[in-house]
Amino acid sequence: MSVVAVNQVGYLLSGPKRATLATAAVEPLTWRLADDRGRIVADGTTAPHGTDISSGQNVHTIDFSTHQRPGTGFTLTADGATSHPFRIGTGLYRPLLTDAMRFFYCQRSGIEIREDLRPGYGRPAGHLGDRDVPCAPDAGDHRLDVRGGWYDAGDQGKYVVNGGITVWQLLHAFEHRGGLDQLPLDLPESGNGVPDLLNEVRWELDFLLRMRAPSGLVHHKMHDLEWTGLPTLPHLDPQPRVLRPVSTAATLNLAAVAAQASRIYRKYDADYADRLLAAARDAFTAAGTHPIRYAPVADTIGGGPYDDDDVGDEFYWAAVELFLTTGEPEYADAVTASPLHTADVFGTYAFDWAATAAAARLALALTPNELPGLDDVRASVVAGADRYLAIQRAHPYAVAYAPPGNQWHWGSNSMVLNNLVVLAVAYDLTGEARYRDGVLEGLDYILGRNALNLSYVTGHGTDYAENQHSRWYAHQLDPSLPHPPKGTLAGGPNSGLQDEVAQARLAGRVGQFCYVDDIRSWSTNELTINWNAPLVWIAAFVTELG
Ligand code: 9MR
Repeated sequence: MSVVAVNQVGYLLSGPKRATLATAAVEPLTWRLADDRGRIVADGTTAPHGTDISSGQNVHTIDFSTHQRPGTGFTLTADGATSHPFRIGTGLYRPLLTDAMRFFYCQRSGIEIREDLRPGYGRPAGHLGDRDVPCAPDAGDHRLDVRGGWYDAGDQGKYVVNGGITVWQLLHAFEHRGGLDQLPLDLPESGNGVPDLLNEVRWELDFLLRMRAPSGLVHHKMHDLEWTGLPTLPHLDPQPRVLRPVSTAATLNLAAVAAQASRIYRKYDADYADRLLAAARDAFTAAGTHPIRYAPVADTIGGGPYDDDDVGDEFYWAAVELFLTTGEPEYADAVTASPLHTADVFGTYAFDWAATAAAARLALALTPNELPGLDDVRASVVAGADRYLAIQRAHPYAVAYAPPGNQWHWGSNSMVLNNLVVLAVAYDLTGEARYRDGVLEGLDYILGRNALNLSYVTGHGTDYAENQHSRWYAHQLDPSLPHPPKGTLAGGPNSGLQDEVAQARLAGRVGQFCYVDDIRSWSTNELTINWNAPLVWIAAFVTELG
């Protein structure tokens, strides 16, 4: 059966407008664009592509970019198949931006989620006991107040390296995208004179600061002693919580984001900014004294490992943020001495919680600074963007991500989005329309122009993911509980098929088809803070475009 896959939210009036037809036909076919009353407003001929490696389908491209009239309820028909309806217009993505950012309040630990602020999502404060948490036997013999922060994902662990990249990306968006200081989020703090995005991010930053051990190093993570089942509401979690050992990576994450945050919060709270900068300096020094405390891959009981045995990129990233905030030669030297400063850092995917060098490069490229050789830094970002753009242009679903062997990574949707962030920064640097159009077209994939004909964002589009793996948005298992809030991104296709549902239902499937909207498929369908952050970044970029 043929399928016409479109961006189910819609296309910007001024942007590229393309769809993908999956069909058995190999010859060009006629396509028709109908308005909400069924009148044909445009037509044309499909461009056959042949077999798409990412899905195994035979596909054609439909290009209706020349259609320039706004409206709602458009549909595309080809080969007897009709697409989901979509809009064409301006301002289409503001709700996506707002919802993607509002997601974070409902992930908060240690505070009641107010029903008046999030109807349907109110719940009592979870894990108030995080005020006094012991170390596990291998982690030390102190106790810490590590209350607050965001739950990482569908589990209720709190992990410094994942909190770090999430905070960094939200603050990077705040610093470099327009209008985020005016984004209302309906938070308990709203109206306090501080932009809501900064109010939300501070909830996590304060937690990250609390994760410092007496040694000055930072605990890698804290979580339940044993894994809990689904559903488990945060305030009903019966498991004791423990601090897991310190790590160099966690310590450098604190250094990087505390330095960055100090520069951004200074305008609103100078004392806080001072405290952040002092913490960043201390953490950088502590990491330098203990450069090889690695978080092990085997640490998987009661929480994820977030293992990382290469922290050269975290050193580079922390040095960059400390330099951008202070301008001090010591940090400039650390930046330029890093082999990563001149290495090609734009690989299959640009960055994630474990690979932060490209994030550092994006910060250096956009934040005003006087490092010698900045032209080369910026040229490296544009070269990375050119590579992603070439991949996108060859891809019939316009995905700027083509993993080796078509083996899609865990959380692939975040990789797709982070590669688009590189395109967006290249647009900032060059003003060239092809990068802007690449971001817009890349977002089509996330919002429904994919082999599953599904939007990966809850509440956005017609047919969307809504059973993401979560212990408290567990509607699929207990109808009295809600689905994830609108604006929640699903992890997306993952060729690893680590969970039993994926193994039973997806074995042998090709690339894009390695996904199922089932709450028990934690390896393809989880929600996480670090996957919603790139959605916020990209939604902010496309909202700026109109
Ligand atoms: O996002 C993480 C992914 O990159 C790793 O491959 C995977 C296995 O280590 O873990 C993912 O992170 C999970 C974390 O360990 C626990 N909370 C949920 C995260 C998303 O599934």
